[in-house]
Amino acid sequence: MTKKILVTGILGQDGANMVEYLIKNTSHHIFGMIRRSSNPNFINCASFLGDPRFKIIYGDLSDSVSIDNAVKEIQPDYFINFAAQSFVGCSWEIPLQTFDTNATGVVRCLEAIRRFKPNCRFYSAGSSEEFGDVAYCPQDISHPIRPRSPYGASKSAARHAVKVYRESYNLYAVHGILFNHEGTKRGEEFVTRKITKGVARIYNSIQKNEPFKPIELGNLDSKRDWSDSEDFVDGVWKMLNQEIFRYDLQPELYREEKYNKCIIKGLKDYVLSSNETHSIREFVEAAFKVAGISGNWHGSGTGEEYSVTTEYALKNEPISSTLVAINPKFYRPAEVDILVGDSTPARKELGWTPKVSFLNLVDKMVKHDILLLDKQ
Ligand code: NDP
Ligand code: GDR
Repeated sequence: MTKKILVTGILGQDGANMVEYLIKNTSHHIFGMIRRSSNPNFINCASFLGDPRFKIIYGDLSDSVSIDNAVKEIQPDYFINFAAQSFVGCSWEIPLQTFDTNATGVVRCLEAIRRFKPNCRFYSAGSSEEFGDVAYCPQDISHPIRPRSPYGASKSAARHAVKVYRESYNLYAVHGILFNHEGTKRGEEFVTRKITKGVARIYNSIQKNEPFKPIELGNLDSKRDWSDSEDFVDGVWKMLNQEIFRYDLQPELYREEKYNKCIIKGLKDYVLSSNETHSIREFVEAAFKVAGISGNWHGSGTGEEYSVTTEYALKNEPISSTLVAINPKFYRPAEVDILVGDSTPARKELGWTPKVSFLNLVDKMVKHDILLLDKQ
């Protein structure tokens, strides 16, 4: 049966990949929410903008009227909320806006569902940043919540809200804990895309034997569990379609009266991750390698640099040689030093299988950004 799906954050990475996935793999109708902007950027939506099963609607997570009306009028079967102030680094500068969008905004969505379409399935975009100052590796769904940023705290608050609404009102609401995921639609301020765009720019300059400026980065030592966003939207869809939940068919079997709470039996939140971890330094090395540029690290602290190797420099006579330099302005007030997930339950119970490895991801992003520069 054809269903209606409301997706927020469709101009961003995951929202766009989710719509692409749903158009390709289902026959459902998709309503993509965007907020009003004087100059919206539809670059991530090119593949589905004209599709007859896709429609744009206006709304904003800070405006409960818009969320209420969307749920009331569309009567969605699924509500996938990817909208967020998603940049951790900026969350110290705009903490209130971060909380309003990422935490209160989720409560606005849950309230709209509770009031106007209580059997709508809701996805809340949780984050490994909720684990923050990690207590053990790898992190699984039981890892304690120990955020290190206003962003991490806001996502932790959203997680509590989803649990409360699920248990109080018997809503099908899941809060997936997703580790870092990237790709060709990734925002340019995130470290992976910043590096791959920088590598493409430097590659271009070296080809033309022109001078280039280094990529300026902050902490090179933090480690992240990176995957491909296109693999993750499949996991999100699987979380929204857990076999065990057949409330629509037999609601009485799946309600459990316990201390006056209604609990949907078996409904679970899952972790999605690659289960590997790599430092920013490793990402830099892998990205330059894809472009055929060899470099080495020297110096330490804020004086550390990644430079083209001597033989290479002599052969190509580049005017510049520093590929990466440190700029302390990219250090954060508090850092999450290491993240590495354990997504075994999602793989076993949902049958989720990610396809893209760390090196495939770097390869895909660098080659895409080199091609993008060629077209300009
Ligand atoms: P992006 O930053 O690429 O996209 C976020 C989208 O949210 C943008 O399109 C933005 O709109 C929209 N948005 C922001 N504020 C509002 C608002 N008040 N009302 C409506 N829309 C708004 O993020 P990603 O696609 O990478 O991430 C998707 C979700 O997953 C986010 O919630 C993020 O926190 C979470 N997440 C992401 C991970 C990752 O590694 N990518 C990992 C774990 C969680 P506009 O384009 O107008 O700015
Ligand atoms: P993160 O992603 O904070 O993990 O959040 P980001 O790519 O911003 O940072 C990753 C790590 O790289 C270090 N770093 C830099 N980061 C940026 N952005 N720019 C730099 O110049 C730089 N130099 C070093 C950071 O300090 C950090 O350790 C992402 C987002 O998508 C969140 O929305 C999501 O919830 C989490 O991943 C899981």
